[in-house]
Amino acid sequence: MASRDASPPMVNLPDGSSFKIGIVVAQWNPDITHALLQGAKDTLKKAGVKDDHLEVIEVPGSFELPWGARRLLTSAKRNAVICLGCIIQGETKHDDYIASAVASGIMQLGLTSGIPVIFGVVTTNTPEQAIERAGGKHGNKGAEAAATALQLAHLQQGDPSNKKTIGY
Ligand code: DLZ
Repeated sequence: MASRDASPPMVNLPDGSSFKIGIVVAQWNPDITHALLQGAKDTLKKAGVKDDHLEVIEVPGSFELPWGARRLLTSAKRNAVICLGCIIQGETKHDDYIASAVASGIMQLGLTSGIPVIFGVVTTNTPEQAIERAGGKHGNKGAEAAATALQLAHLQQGDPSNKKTIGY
């Protein structure tokens, strides 16, 4: 089957200068997750998010991302929380269990809190596929997660004005 470009379109990033954002990042596969973190930070900065409006915490693995996100949601008023992790397929089904638990934990947290909680978790069959999604030929999924957080935070505020345009 021919490959197709599934990356999101150019988006208008809202002005993030008033947004308070939390990021929780997993320490498993740290080369990947720290590249995702850098991509997310760069995008938030481009949108005007202030350094002192951003809190970053680390958790051991992706399975702990929902716990970390909940901590960020309960410790301060925030406009969005971004979860960054990397789950790479192993010899067993462990990765499947982790990935589905994390996805449903993050979804549940967003729905129950009403605050956007973003799934910025790369799930791949190989380390190479993860590298391609952490600043390689498939972009940086941390940057995309940050753009999603900004869009949802903006929707939450209901203010359609003052947009800056960038791509990722
Ligand atoms: C145990 C485990 C495994 C096998 N693989 C990954 C992975 O690919 N990515 C990741 O973020 N975390 C992994 N972990 C760790 C779990 O997420 C979790 O930290 C432990 O099971 C402890 O709860």
